[in-house]
Amino acid sequence: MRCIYCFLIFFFFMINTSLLFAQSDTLKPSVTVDGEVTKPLKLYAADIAKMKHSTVNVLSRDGKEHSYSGVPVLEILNMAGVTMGKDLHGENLSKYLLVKCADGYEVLFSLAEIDTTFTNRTVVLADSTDGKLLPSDRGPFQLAVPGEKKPARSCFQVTEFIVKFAKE
Ligand SMILES: Nc1nc2c(c(=O)[nH]1)N[C@H]1C(S)=C(S)[C@@H](COP(=O)(O)O)O[C@H]1N2
Ligand SMILES: [Mo]
Repeated sequence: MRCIYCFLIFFFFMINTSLLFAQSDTLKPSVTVDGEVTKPLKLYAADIAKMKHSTVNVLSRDGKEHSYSGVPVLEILNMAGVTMGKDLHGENLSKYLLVKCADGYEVLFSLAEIDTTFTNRTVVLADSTDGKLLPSDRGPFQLAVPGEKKPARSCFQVTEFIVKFAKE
């Protein structure tokens, strides 16, 4: 009889811990990559931290320059199998990248704006600025778009990359 109680306690303990883990995983901030991709992705801060970083400078609204370190968006799109580089021609040039943020803010790029065979600018998904991790109201991922006169597309708390064909 005692054994049955032990088993039940163990059983409920297991259910509880697995539910807790499932919950903490969905609560962890991530960036998903979806749409016209061959390999949809979900990247967490730990995944981004492991990837090769680049640093770019972006002007803030008050005109001061700040450095941002992160993973080039091109690398992320390549991982997801988006038609970049030699595949970015013909109808693929009418695809766009929509970047969505936690507060509902959205910004848009043509794929050519992200591709270094077209542009010298490197758009980065940053996880740190001026040598420090992004503050919680900006992070864990902020887009850093260099070479722009205002930081309106350098959107913070990025949650989604969506690649689609522009349609009339
Ligand atoms: N998620 C999110 N990012 C955003 C915005 C926003 O409303 N939501 N505003 C943008 C605009 S319009 C500007 S000008 C800059 C302001 O950045 P700053 O406070 O670093 O100057 O953030 C950009 N990033
Ligand atoms: Mo702005």
